Amino acid sequence: MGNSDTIKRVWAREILNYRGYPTVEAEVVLTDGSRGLGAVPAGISTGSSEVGQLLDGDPMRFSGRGVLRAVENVKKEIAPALKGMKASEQARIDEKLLELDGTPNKSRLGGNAILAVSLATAQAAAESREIPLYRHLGGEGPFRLPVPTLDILCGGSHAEDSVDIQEYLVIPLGFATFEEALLAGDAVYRKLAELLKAQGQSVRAGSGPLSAALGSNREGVEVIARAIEKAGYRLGAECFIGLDVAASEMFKDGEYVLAREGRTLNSQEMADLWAEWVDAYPIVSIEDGMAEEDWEGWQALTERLGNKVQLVGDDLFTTTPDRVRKGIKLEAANAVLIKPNQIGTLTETLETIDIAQRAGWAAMMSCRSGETEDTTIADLAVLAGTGQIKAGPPCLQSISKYNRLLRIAEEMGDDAAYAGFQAYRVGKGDS
Ligand code: 2PG
Ligand code: MG
Repeated sequence: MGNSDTIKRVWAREILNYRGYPTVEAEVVLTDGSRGLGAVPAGISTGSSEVGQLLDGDPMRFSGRGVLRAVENVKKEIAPALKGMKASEQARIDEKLLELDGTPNKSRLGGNAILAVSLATAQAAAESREIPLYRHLGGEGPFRLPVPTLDILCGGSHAEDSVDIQEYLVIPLGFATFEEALLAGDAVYRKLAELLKAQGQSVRAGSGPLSAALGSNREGVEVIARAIEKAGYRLGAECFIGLDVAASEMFKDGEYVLAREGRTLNSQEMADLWAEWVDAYPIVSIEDGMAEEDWEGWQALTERLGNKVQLVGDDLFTTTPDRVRKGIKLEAANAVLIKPNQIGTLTETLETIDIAQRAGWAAMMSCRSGETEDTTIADLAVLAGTGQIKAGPPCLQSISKYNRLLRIAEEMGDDAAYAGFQAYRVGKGDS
């Protein structure tokens, strides 16, 4: 490779995410002219152990959410330090970024400044080698196309006047290809909009997860089950159901407040509720079924359901290696949600996936609720063989990820194996 992949210039700018909030985009240019962009998404229901995103706090710009300070950190501190380094040496670049920041949670330079550069470096290095990103970071594979896990109905902090559960997902496992699975997910989403509309809800497919003023949390599962069948798919054979409860958002004084239903449950009763639902519906994945600080609740839930369904920790683990190690040791959860901006560098993101996979856990790549056009997570899902990617329905902010996966599928041709049932190592997904 010689010196062609030497970093010549690192730059950054403030751009907007799909929620209209500012975020950092970094640009890395190499001596051979290759160039990579990296942009950072943002969440609404963030876990408390996520790395710090450096926001300006100036109320006159974007209600304090501007990121000009993080942008300056890239230009003034990160750029001179990275100049002359090799873009293909991702681990060294990421190490350098951590060293420069010098805090345990990346709060000085900002997790947003650091991740943008980490992503842009990888993209530039892949371009320099004239290979796709998943090959640059993933070598010869084997690669597989992930199951698109589509968040089609939302509540909790992602919606107004809706149910308590944050996300109801359709999981199209029983298909031969990624394209067929995506098509099925889209058909179920559109059928769901029709069914909700027929109930008098004012929803319209095409602008993201639907939000409806349902009377109870259970109604969400029931209407999705109906949508799967009405769309012509076999419920529990082709299409399955998943949840992101986002239980940290409901946790008040050691109990879970289901505001929509006017009741409060302790950890044991929460575990009972999910066990009842798993018996009644083809649910294969439950994310954040307990709160991030309720490790005992997580252990009880895992003991109860861990051999039947995937129990995914999002707020619980925040893509952080040490937290996942703790979860493995305590047998709290059996899968981890992966969001690079929760941890701040590509190297640490890949390390978290590796720790999970070595323990026999599943890893689900995930969008955030405020995405950008950046498609790195699509490549990461393919190269790390996570077999699962969580995004919205195929419109607006999820479209760049799905399109990237469709391009990868085409490029792989006959080698494009679809993860399908193999991605789910537990319970009904074992077949
Ligand atoms: C989640 C995500 C993504 P947010 O909880 O899994 O849907 O939401 O990005 O708001 O944390
Ligand atoms: Mg979540």
